[in-house]
Amino acid sequence: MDGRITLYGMRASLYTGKVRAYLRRNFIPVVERGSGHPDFARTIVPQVGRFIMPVVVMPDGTVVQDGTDILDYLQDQGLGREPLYPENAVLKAVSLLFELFGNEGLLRPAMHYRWNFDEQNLAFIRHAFDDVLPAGMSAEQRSVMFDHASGRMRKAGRMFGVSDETAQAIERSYADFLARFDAHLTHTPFLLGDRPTIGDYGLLNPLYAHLARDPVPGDIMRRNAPRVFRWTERMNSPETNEEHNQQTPNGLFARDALPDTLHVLMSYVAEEYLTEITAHVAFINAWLIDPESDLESFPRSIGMAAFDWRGQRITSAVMPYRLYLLQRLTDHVAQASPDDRAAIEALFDHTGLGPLLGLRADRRIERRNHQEVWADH
Ligand SMILES: N[C@@H](CCC(=O)N[C@@H](CS)C(=O)NCC(=O)O)C(=O)O
Repeated sequence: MDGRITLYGMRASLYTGKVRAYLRRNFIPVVERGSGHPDFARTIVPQVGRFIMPVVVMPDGTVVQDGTDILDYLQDQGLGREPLYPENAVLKAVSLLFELFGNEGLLRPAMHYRWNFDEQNLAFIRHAFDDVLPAGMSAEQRSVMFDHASGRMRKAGRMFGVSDETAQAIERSYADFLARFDAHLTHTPFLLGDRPTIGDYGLLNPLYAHLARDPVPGDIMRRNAPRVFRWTERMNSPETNEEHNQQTPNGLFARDALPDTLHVLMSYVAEEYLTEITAHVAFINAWLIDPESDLESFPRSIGMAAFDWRGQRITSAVMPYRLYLLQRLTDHVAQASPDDRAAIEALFDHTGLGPLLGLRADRRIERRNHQEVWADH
């Protein structure tokens, strides 16, 4: 592959967006292939053990799956020109918070706005799904394959809590998020200053392929949150933009000079996501001691947990992967110096997120051989 990295993904894929953006911003040459490419089924899926994207293949043949692991791997190879993690421990905690929330906490609006507006969205989505279809299929075969693939995604949406009963609340809650993030971006081109960190990449997952590109949500974002839309462009641009009407801090924010708008955005995570992730960790702890549970197989989801969300009781799929991202935050806080830890806890308490830092599953999750596995005791 002529010394370049290959990225297997899809234009419409949520989790491919983060990797593509990182490659672009860091000037890393890449060939992107749709996962309908014959090599994906032939050589990648058997190595990774399941059909999942994004996957990168390095020029030396190394295969890495998972958005977060890929970004870490590329940085560890010395390929990142922009450090992924803030040096300051408080900012790093905020960045890891938004990695978790961005990756996992905006799936309801992403799926609702993609799959519940067929009249406006479907032609666009159908075109993008070509990436996962094998070449040379007839129009009829393509249509059958699309119905199958989109049926699975509609089901995934329901597993994240998208339903007729939740549709209105999803729209209200997403409008609230957009307003808060847009307001924050009046102070800064990226979440924490003049360059993106891991928190930006987490947020880009739902906010790009689904919420910026699909017709209905893309229109909403451009109309109601132009700064957020512009941020999705910046996240995908290798060039440095000197936007002269944009307030641009030099470097990342100082830890004692975080703008109020960032506190307001963090409070959103507390209001929106705390009950859900708390219910998931409780579910995992009950599941771990249930003799019926199979700890040796690794499905994406191990069951459905119920929690209160915007005045309703809803359920969503419990995915051990979320614990992996939560651990990255709680491990960071545990390893911080006493002074840094106190500052992180004060900030999280102030924004309603204190309880998040105390969430622990009774067994850790690790990633081995491209999947999440329960760690040995
Ligand atoms: N934790 C993984 C999640 C990847 C993931 O869920 N990818 C979706 C596409 S955006 C997928 O491959 N789905 C395949 C399927 O379910 O058929 C990551 O961040 O890379």
